[in-house]
Amino acid sequence: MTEASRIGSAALRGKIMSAEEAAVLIEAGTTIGMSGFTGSGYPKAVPLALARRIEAEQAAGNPFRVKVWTGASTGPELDGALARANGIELRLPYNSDPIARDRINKGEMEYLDMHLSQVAPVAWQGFLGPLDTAVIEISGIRPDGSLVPSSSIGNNKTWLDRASQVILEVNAWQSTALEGMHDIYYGTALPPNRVPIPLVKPDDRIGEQTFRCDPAKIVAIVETHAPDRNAPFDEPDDAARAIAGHLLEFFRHEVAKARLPASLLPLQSGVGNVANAVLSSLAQGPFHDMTAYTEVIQDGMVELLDSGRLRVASATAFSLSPGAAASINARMASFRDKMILRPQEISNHPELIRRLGCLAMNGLIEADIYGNVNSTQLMGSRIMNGIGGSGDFARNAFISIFMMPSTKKGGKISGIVPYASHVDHITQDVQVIVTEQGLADLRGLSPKQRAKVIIENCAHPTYRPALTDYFKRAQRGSYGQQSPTLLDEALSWHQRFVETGSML
Ligand code: 0RQ
Repeated sequence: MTEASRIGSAALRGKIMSAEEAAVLIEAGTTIGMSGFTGSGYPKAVPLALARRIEAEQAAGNPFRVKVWTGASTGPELDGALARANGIELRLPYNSDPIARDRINKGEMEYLDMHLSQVAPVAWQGFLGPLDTAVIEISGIRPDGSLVPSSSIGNNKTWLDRASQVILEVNAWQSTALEGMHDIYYGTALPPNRVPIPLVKPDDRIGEQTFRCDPAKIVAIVETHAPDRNAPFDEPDDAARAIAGHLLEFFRHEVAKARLPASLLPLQSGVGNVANAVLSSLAQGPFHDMTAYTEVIQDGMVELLDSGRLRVASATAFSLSPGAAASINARMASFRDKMILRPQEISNHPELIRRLGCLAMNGLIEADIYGNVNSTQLMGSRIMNGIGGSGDFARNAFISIFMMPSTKKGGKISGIVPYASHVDHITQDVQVIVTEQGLADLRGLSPKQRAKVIIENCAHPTYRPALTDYFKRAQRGSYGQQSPTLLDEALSWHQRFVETGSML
């Protein structure tokens, strides 16, 4: 594929049209499978045109909303524009757009927050209903009609296979050197026909470089030249640096005890500033020849590759700050044998995560003293983003690590609470919790033993005495003694925050 011939198939060139013309092909009330995963590889023109059409229809008194399925979060031109137009009836499986978040939290939009690995299989099972249209960004079309993916894979393979009609956006901003970086596995099936997935190392290639797509289903091709959009990362603050320090010390200790190999095990790292800071610090740490089997390649992962410490990164998408995206785009060819992008049902597959023994490192909103983790809902009811891939990795990892600052909102919220106001990751799926205060290694500990270590090692000194006091009283007044809990007090910290703006 060269710059001059992004669309290598003459037959398909006949389907080029404007975004407005393509958006007219989408009917009210239908379901659209869009590409896009954490601000990369999402369609940037058709959703905007669709949002304009929805606004015009609604202004004319015609109700117009659609159901939107994606890989994960997308960008303002997709979730932001459609949510602003109040055009989304139901959204799955992950959102981080502030306008959509607001609509969800006001009850104006239904949101299905799903494990990312499960979206494609569930779509195949059929109970979500038919998929009417796929709108997929690609970086080019080969002469044989096969589609060269863009900067994320997500669920695109499944959307292309399942949709009745396909609209493609060919984005000339994406590097032509992306070609060859993808690995699209076509061996998945529904039970009883499932077979083992033949991937045993993070750098194994088990599929094809391009998507297959029946040309008869392609109803429109829109040419674009628009950058992926991700927020820049903050410089790591003191808390992020301290968390990274504790984690590196823990890894060193595990290697010294021969419980981890010297090159560690395949890394999975979540999104956010803390995760990024941990990756940056690994670039300065003692470990060499590392690999990553993860969901997204963020700035810190690129820094690790550049440092030579990380040999290969397998993921489903890039999630780069604007500066890093421009830099990677300019030297994409040099990463061809160091990065692999796969469908998210493979990047996040429980079978593969368990086989490879990933070290899962994810952020969280709060953990309770027994190690139940809330990743998604503030004060038990207000969605932040979604579970994303954290559940896929946490349950199946070799070591499941969660990390956060011990307080939020200027100290008014404690990250360690008596009782989690919502639980995404049960205590059995949480083996290590790290805050800037320290690290709690919970492996092999009973609930009461966990509580002691979490309070002592992870809670902020401001909240530690109140947690210790609660735990002591719970051991006297609880209905049972497996995980002592004072039911009438367990959520009182959250209630206090809702009423006064502070847990203190
Ligand atoms: O909001 O910036 O407005 O103050 O939540 O929190 O501390 O900056 O941390 O960016 O790592 O995000 C869990 C949300 C953490 C993320 C979560 C507020 C806090 C701030 C962000 P402000 P931080 P991070 C694979 C892994 C689920 C998906 C996942 C996440 C904002 O890690 O979405 O793991 N995880 N995917 O102030 C009120 C609390 C709070 C709170 C944090 N207890 N109460 N506000 N905040 N805790 C990748 C993918 O799946 C794509």
